[in-house]
Amino acid sequence: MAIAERPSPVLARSGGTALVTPSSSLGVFRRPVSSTGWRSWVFTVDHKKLGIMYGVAAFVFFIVGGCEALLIRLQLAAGSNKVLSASAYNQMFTMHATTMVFLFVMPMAAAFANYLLPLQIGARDVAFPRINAFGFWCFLFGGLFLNTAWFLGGAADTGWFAYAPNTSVAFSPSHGVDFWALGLQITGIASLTGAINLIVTVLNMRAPGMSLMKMPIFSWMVLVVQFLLLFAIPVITVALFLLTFQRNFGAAFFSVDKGADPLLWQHLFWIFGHPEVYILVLPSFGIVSEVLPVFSRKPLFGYKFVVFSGAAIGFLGWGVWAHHMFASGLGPVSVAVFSVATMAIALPTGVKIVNWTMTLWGGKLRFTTSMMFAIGLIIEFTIGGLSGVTHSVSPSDTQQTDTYYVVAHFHYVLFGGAVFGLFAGFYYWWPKVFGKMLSERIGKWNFWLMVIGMNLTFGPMHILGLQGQPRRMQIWTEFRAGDGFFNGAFWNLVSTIGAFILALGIFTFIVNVFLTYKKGEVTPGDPWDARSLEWMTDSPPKEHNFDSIPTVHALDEFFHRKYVEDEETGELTQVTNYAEIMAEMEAKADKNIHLPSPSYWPIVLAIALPIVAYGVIFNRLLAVFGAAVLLFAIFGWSLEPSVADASDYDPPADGDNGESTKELATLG
Ligand code: HEM
Ligand SMILES: [Cu+2]
Repeated sequence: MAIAERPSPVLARSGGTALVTPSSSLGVFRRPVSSTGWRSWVFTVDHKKLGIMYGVAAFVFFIVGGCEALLIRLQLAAGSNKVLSASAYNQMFTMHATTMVFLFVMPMAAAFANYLLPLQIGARDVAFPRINAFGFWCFLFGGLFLNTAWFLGGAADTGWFAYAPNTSVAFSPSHGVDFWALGLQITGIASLTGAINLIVTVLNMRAPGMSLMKMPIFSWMVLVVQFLLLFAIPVITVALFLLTFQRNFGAAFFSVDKGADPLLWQHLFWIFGHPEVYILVLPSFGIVSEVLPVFSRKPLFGYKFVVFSGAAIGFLGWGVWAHHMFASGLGPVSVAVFSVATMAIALPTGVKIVNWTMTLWGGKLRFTTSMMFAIGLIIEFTIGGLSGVTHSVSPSDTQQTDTYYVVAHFHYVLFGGAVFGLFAGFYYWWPKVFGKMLSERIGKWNFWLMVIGMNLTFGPMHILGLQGQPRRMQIWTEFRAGDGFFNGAFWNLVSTIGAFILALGIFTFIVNVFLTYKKGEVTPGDPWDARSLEWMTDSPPKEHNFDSIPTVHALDEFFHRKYVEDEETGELTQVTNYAEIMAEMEAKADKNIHLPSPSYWPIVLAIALPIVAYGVIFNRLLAVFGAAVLLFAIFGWSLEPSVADASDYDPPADGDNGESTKELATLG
């Protein structure tokens, strides 16, 4: 296997949006090193730092959403507990879901994507680094804004899908729904700009030789998700605008008495909402598709099938939204069509499960914590998938709708699928990001507590649901009391105990992180003997990721650089002079590396958004002020030179590798 001679004109391919600065004439710009301390985080545009910031913030929201879940379970532990009032309970499950979906799983996936995608495709950053920073701040400020509702009159209480007419002022008089609509609008900007950014990055900035079919599977799944976001976010944006106008400016989009269609909101919400569930789970599918091969010591079985089934899920996901509306009186033809379309999605999903299983088959399995979470995902997600298929049968769904059976289903897919995948990713990439190994011993505790906890929490909900316990109800004693069929006392208690075991599992993870930080084992660049390019960098990677951008010849490029495969027997031999080859590459390192400069405009622009939003709710003058800040920041941003000042120019030291200096400008 030949090793790249030297990087070819790397970003000559990056065409399009003027990402290329012909720096041989400009000289070379380096990021000013003066920005240290807190400034190095707050003004950063580095995709790795932003990835970490996304991760930390999302994890904090995970804890918030988790505490809300525990309060819900405490309330439900016995039939007529008084932990939460009816009104507080409504707010609790609404904010629990909103937090978990929009402030934990989505941004955590963004954390992985931000950090890893450029590394996996052999780039030095994303296409628009400043927009990347802006996206992060929108997510953070949007999330904080949403949560301030608790202290300003109460949070939204309409359930996470906020059906009309419950969202009208008459039925939800606090400002909760306004916070909800405006807050999600702000976090939506993060998703949308992030999607555009990552799509451009993937399409333009892959290392030379990396055709799309040689791209690591995680990056592929991220790409599919960005397209879903690109088309789904605008739909919810429109819906949220209509809702904001309905509540604040006297519009009547959802007022049936004024002639509105009662199902308008439901259609808008679910045209966004169903793709959203794939937005939540596909990044985790990408993660386990990386983890399983590495710890099975085999290539991913049927890479192409996994790519295309991912794309197929993404595509079909647009045609099934009304399966959330089977009970709304759509009529038999629509119901039949959406029922069949929904069943069809089980096919590409099944393809993935088969491919993962076949990857394990005959492999040399290493049961690391990461691997166990990945295998856990296959099992738990399949359980959730199967109950999902029972919902697709519309007569059956009519019974299940609004019962705990549905709550059981979506927690198996969201917790057993999305969250398990994220944990597999934590254990797998932790050494890459922080240069230290998480403890495997604590990791096993973490895993088993979470598996046992999640099955105890959500398993019984199937039974409770089929026995008819309604979701979103804070008491269940009066419910079918004495008919002898409903054994709510037992299963609800089991579920609550399970939730605390689950919480203990998550706490174990936090302990693991803390101990690792204190004294964890320092790792080499490639502790797992992995396959993709990010493992070719240091752990943690240098600020510029790669000393020289590798030329890619194969899927699993890094693995093929380490091992030569015997064409007949398929036996692997380690490349003996590997260290030499790496040293040689280092010697050829690009001398003039051009990185984007930090900027404070992204955070200034983002902070303007919650100001406008508070203004819309409380005081129109404040909104005007926020808009002025917004405008000011937009101008500041546009006028910011891409290179801070002339002293940052560094004339090319030697002309000979001028071509490899073509790197990112700060047009983002
Ligand atoms: C930490 C463990 C978790 C526990 C113990 C838990 C528990 C619950 C319970 C008991 C409900 C039903 C409330 C009701 O209908 O009365 C619920 C609702 C919900 N949960 Fe979770 N949950 C957890 C994690 C998650 C995660 C990770 C997600 C998403 C990624 C999630 C998404 C939702 C959604 C969408 C709802 C529906 C809320 C609604 O009806 O509007 N949950 N959760
Ligand atoms: Cu759906």
